[in-house]
This record gives sequence, C-alpha cells and structure tokens, in this order.
Amino acid sequence: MKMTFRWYGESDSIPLKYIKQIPNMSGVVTAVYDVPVGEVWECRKIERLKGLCESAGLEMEVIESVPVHEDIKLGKPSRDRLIENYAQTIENLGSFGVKCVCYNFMPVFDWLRTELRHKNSDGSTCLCYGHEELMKLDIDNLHLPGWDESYSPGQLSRLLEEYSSVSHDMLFENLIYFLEGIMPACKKAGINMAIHPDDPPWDMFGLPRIITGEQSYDRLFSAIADSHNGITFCTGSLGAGRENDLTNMAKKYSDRIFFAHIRQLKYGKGLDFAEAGHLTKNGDLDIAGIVKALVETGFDGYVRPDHGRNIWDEDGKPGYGLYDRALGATYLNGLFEAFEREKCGK
Ligand code: DNO
Repeated sequence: MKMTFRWYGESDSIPLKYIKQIPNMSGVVTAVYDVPVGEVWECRKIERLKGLCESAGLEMEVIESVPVHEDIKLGKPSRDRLIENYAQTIENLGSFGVKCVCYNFMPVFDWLRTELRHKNSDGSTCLCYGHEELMKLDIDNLHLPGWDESYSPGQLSRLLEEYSSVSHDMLFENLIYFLEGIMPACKKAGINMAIHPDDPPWDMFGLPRIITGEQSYDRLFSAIADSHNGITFCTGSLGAGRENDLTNMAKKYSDRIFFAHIRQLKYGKGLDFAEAGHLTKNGDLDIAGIVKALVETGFDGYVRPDHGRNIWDEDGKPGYGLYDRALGATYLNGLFEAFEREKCGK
C-alpha cells in the first residue's frame, strides 16, 4: 500500500513540508480547485500542482476529486460534451503520472453532516450527523454546514426540481453511460477510476443515492467489467450504513479497491453517528479487522487517513486538521506493518 494525505492545494493551511514529515507518507491526494466543474483541467495547471508536490518530496498519483457535472448525473443532452471534457482531463492527468482518480456520483450534495465542530468531553471536536435534525431542515431554505457557499438558494431549488424526475435506476444508468464514455481514456492514460460511496449511504431530501453497499458494487461491476472501474473504500461512509459488513466487503472487492479512506465512527441513536479517532477501540467500526482483510487479500492501492477530529486546540478545516490525521496515519501504518509481517510469516 501507499500511504497518502489529503491536501487542499495552496489554500490549505497545512504546509506540504509538515505532511512530508509524517512517517511513511508517499504522497498527497489533491486536486486543481480553480477550474469550473465540467471544464478541462489544462496541462499547465496539473504540471504546476505536481511541481509543488514534488519539490516537497511528495508524489501526486491520486486526485480527489475530478467532480462530475450535474448534467451528466441528470442525463441531459449536454452530457456528451461534458464527458468528452472529463475524458480529456483524465488523459491530461495520466500524462503527469496520475494513477487513480476518486470521484462521486451523489446528486447535488457530496457528504452531509449536521454539525462540523461538535465538542467532545475531552475538548476535541468532530463532525456529527443527526438524522432528526436533518429531517427538520426546511428544504426551501436549506442551510447546511459546509454547503451554504456552494449554491445560491435559487440554484439549489432548481436543481432539486430537476432531480425530482430522476429515479435510482435512471441515476445508475447515467453513471454507466458516463463510465462507458471515459473508460477508453482511462485505458489510454493508465488511470483507475475509484467511485466514492455516498456519505451517508441513504437518500437525502428526496435525492436518490446509489452507491451505498454491496448490491451497488455488484451491479456496478457487472455493468462495467473493465479493470479500470473500481472504488474508493471509505469506511466511514459505508460504515454509517450499519447493515454493511465492511470486513467482508474489503475481502470481496479487494481487487477493485484502488483507494481506501480509513476512519472511525461512533454510532448514536437511529441513524446518528459521530466521527471518532481512528483506533478500533474508539468506535464501532472494526478498523483493525478491515486492514487485516485488505492485507490478506493482497490489497495494493492507496490509503489515506480520513477525517480526523480537531485536537490540541488546532483550528483546522473540519475533518482535515493536521494532528489527528497524522495520528491516524501512524496507527494505520502500524496495523499494515503488523499484518504484513504476519502474512509473510515474520
Ligand atoms: C469528504 C470526502 C468527500 C470526497 C468526495 C469524493 O471529506 O470524503 O468529499 O472527497 O466525495 O468525490
């Protein structure tokens, strides 16, 4: 495996130098952030980003994310031009040594939480999801933590309206249409596509969500068998769906897991959850069991510690501070080392 760390580009408050100092960091997971969704990422922008990473001694082999335009998800006529642009971006990324692209197919919203700075009794803060609170939000006047800046109220209600006639099956067909369109570019560029699961893995505000667990993956791989079609195994997103058996899934899809986001959750009442430190004993997900399953099945992809808490009075981007993710990386490095040694009988 290759241990990586998410870096939000030059506006990230965490310097690349600090990331490089975390033990066993091979590279960063990043993106070009100043290109509107749907437009081609020009080579000069990719080259510049790669240059920044490399001069800090870090690789740039994983991109998270190249966002998918809503028209592609909605299956609008404009999608063909947008898919061509996406394919061109893939080719451009491939020419700079990128090997894996993480993306998602969630309509309108990406991840959703109701609280970004929940105070824990030890003084740390974490992200939380409260289902009742979410249900109480006024759909015609939505203000979501982390999302207010993303859409104007007018844009948001137009989009929600457009999705009202899109069923789960239609959204899935639109995903397949998209993947069929970009697979030739992926082959040419040597890039693996790693779809991120829906976070959390259930419908929201009447919007369909289709990457939620085993059934979704079976359907995805039977529709597109191409070996460049794979997944980002995000333990926190999938783990919020309590029916998902993550250890089994890690085994079952090992050869399709190109990228693993590893983080811990503590379940609350109903569908509620709070994010926790990465250790297995800090929450309800069997992090050690998942890593063991990955190692035993020969997983050879990229890993990153996912959301951390804000600790030691750090005022970091929620989920993406330095300290707790660095601790998470160190814990995960230890687990991988131990299980890898065990595997080769040392
Ligand atoms: C949140 C992340 C997601 C993820 C995208 C991938 O912290 O896990 O925003 O980057 O869904 O496309």
